[in-house]
Amino acid sequence: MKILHTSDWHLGATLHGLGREHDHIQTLESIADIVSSEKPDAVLLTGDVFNVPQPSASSQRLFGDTLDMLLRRVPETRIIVTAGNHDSGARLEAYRRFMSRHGVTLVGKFDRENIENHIVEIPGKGFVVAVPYVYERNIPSGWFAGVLASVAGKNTRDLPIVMTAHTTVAGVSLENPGYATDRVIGGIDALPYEVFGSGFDYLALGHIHKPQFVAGSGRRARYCGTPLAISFDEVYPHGVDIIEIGKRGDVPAVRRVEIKPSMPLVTLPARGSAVWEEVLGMLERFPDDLKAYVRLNVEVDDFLPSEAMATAMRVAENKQCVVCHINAVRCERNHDEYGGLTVGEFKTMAPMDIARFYAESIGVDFSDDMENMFSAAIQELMEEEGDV
Ligand SMILES: [Mn+2]
Repeated sequence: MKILHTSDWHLGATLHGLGREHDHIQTLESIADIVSSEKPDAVLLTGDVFNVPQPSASSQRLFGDTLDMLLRRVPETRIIVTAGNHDSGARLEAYRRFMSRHGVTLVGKFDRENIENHIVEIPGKGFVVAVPYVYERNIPSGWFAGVLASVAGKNTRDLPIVMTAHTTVAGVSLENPGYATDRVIGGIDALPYEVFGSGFDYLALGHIHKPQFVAGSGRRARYCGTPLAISFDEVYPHGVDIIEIGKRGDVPAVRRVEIKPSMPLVTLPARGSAVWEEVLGMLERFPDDLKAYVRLNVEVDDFLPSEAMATAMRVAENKQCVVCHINAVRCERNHDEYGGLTVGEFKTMAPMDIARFYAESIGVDFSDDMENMFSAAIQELMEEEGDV
């Protein structure tokens, strides 16, 4: 069985207010080219199709047009799309019945009554178990064991079985905590790999934007990452994965296909920050003909000069790059408000760590009970905000 795995498109995402539809269109055309030449048995899109639960008409049209483009180029390829935490599962499933007539399976939510709705058979090739956004508390009891037992029963020819999920699996690298617009950072609800059971050959994961295998999975579980950088912190090559599994039990062969961005996201300086004059100098020396989105990391004592953006735009006037954000990095720590943490450090901390830090700073023992209550409160907030 041959699979093309892509994830976390975040259609409709903007970059500090700048629309990126053009970047998305180019990226999706690249994916369509890869699908055309690779001719996979199935294309898996493992969540965060859209950037928000109520995507704009143009984002929805781009999704529809992309499905249409893929189906025209490779009509025999099955397309399986699951919802991520940024998607509305119910909305994604709105056209489920209709789309299923065209070889597209849309899975937005756990179907507790009918687990068969999660199983896609690719005749003569294998099976896909399509699982949307999952976190510890929304897994129906015994669900994975049930669905994998059902697949095993159908799999009389011992064909490969691929499962999907949109979640954080314990042990992944979160070295870029600013990934996407995700409000769930840190280790909250990281699922142990064992939760998924053992009845599959490969677990195609979405949610983490940096491509990587899950440590301890024996190269059987992997994030393919975003096909384009969604934020300036996503400084690594982007692309899709091609997964080939000879027969059930084989270790899957995973091949990376990189997608070069037409407008890369560039931070000046590339690491750390520099004072305003230095950063302006870097911008001046930035190649005139290089198309890029540019973020400036400026070290300040208190605040940026009020005309900073106007100055930067004037410097970049005759260049192909677009300055879209100036990040003020405060070098002096504000001891009163943040207890010795920089704003940058504060932003990258997990909510649980911030709570623990705060409790300790006011002399309160952060007990297991408090930790559980805090975790539940965060979950409720997320549900209210439509994140799940
Ligand atoms: Mn995402």
